[in-house]
Amino acid sequence: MGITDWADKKDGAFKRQVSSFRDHIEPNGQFPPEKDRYHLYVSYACPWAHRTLIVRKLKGLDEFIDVSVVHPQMLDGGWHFETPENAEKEAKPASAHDFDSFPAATADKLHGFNYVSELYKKAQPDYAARFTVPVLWDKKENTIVSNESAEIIRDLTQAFDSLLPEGAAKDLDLYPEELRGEIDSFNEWVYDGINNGVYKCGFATSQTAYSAAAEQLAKSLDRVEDILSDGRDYFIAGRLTEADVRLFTTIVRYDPVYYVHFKCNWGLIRHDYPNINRWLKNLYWNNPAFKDTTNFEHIKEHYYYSHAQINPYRIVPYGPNVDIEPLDDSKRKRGDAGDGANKAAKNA
Ligand SMILES: N[C@@H](CCC(=O)N[C@@H](CS)C(=O)NCC(=O)O)C(=O)O
Repeated sequence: MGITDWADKKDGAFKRQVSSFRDHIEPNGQFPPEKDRYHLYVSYACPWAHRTLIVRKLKGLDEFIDVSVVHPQMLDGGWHFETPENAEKEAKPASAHDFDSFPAATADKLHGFNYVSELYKKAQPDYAARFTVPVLWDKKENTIVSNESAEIIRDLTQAFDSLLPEGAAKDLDLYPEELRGEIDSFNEWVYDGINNGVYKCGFATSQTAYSAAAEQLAKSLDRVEDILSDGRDYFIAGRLTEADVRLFTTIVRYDPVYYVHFKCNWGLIRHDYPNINRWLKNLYWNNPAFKDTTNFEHIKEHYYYSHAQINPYRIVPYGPNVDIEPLDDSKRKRGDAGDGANKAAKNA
């Protein structure tokens, strides 16, 4: 079943599946924090996986948890890795363009598998749901700890602290006890209206379902814009929390992908939401954990190329110019592709 078949046959509304692996890394639990015991499987394209990459970097866990990155084109077999076997199989559809090489994609560093589905089958042979990323894998028990990004980022933000050297990364708590209520209620409407809201727009198969999702999305973005109108850099308590991380991965994809591909075109972040744009640029340009984990090439390729039901010729658009604006946009000349330029612009 293709991802766009997630839409309900009766009302055409997109329904996201509930994740099945819901264990946690916790001291004294089945999965205790240990250096080099866990492995993350991600796609640079996926906003849910992107959350885990950001938190891994923010918490200085690069040396603790290695990462395998899937190829951005998600075709019939689901997410795949770069392997000689797959390279041979990747007979491109007639409409294929020539962006076949994605340097940031890796092999499956643990098993050498061809597909993410093989991981799920290894962990649970009778697994019958979708083969999604991110996947947090335990090398000791040879199984999946979690495939739910919201919970993986909570584990990464706290579970390894006892093993981390003193410093800013160890001290950073993205979900501090005293702010949990506020973070939870922010996350709730932001998830429904925006994080998942863009998918509800994009994968709707009826006008009614699309219109309801688009209206909810527009209202939620207005609400976010309003919160940021006092000039704040972070949503909650003047500090970086998981609320910022979770919204960032959707907003950074908005102008390059969701506006066009998912018909989220009530407004562009850069033109219509100046406060959200300022917040976005600050995180991206001033904190390497955000910029270094954002790969616009994978992002654009994945969405436009993989969802043939929405984009049957798999054309990846030329723009926008630029994927994200520079910090000081007044310095940008018209036609200057800048640092955030997309591959099409660079190759033109
Ligand atoms: N609830 C999951 C959702 C993950 C998810 O839907 N990932 C998408 C990529 S953006 C996926 O892997 N889809 C593959 C499929 O559905 O076949 C999470 O937040 O971790």
